[in-house]
Amino acid sequence: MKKLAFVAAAGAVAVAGGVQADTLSDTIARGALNCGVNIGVPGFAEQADDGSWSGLDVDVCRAVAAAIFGDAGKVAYFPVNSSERFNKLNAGEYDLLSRNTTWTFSRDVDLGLSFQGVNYYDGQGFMVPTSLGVSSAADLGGATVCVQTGTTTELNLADFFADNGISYTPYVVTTAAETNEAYLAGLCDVYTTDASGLAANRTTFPDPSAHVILPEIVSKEPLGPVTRQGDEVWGDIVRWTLNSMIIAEELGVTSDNAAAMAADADAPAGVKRLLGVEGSYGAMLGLSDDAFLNSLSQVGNYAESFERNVGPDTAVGLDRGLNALWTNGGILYAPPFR
Ligand SMILES: N[C@@H](CCC(=O)N[C@@H](CS)C(=O)NCC(=O)O)C(=O)O
Repeated sequence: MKKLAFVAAAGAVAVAGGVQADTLSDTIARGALNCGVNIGVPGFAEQADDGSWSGLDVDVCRAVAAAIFGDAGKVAYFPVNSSERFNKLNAGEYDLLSRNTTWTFSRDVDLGLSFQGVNYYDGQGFMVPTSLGVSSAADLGGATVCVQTGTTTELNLADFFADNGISYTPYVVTTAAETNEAYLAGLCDVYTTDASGLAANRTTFPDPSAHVILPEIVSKEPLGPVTRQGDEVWGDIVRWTLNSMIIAEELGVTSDNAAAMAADADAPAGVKRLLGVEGSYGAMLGLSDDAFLNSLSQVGNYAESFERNVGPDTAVGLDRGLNALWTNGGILYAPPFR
């Protein structure tokens, strides 16, 4: 009884207060998706000399733009640091934040954000110069640790050392560039961030082989795209664009074969639904029915994005690990597209 009353009241507030924003209409009127991204983490968000952006996180922006406009290029990028990313999203500077951002309780609940899934399951690690001769995080007592402010990293670092009863001195900086500089200048002994971030930043060092990532992973860092609370339809668009990349991998739909599969009368029913040949799933989101045919043709499925940006054949060199499909021993799992 109590619960029913609460639901009714919440619904009334939403309608009477008109709090539901229409981000899709605003985006269509503007002609571009405003997307907050990292200033620069190799493989996740990088700007080339010609001004173009690429990366695993950038691909989420591109896929959403392709689903909306039929054109993955219709993205305006807003590079932001760790501390400013949520305020700027809530202030409406951009409508999607796709920037190695960990889904946590307080960000989800207290900051008024909505996490729309996970595009990279990560965990926090430590990197040290090989010359230090340290092989375990348990040996880091007394170390000075470079850490970036406004991150989960900073909080986990304090937890890890407190829980293990060892002392440390934080060396706090604002951007990855400053962290790299401080660490390479020897202002700290240890570099800590998401393990993917360690691997990514190490590629920019003069001699990457002189730095070792320690085996301990001390936290859960589910990284994913974020929207503001208050626009469920917009959240659905982002969530199902990411889901469609994962489902396309399950179904073997790629950027190369998506158009041919959409034209194939004998394609499996699940493929037909995903590509807009059967049902009106795009229209249910306020998009065209070929929304995901467009995003998959232009950006590719999750595996393509992973391999192209951060996979074993790239400089970042990450294995699929936890980010393998659930059918391949990982935990990447999207709800059914039906
Ligand atoms: N996933 C963590 C850490 C994210 C984060 O901001 N990491 C740093 C270290 S790799 C970063 O991306 N810095 C890039 C920059 O500020 O230029 C979080 O959401 O708080």
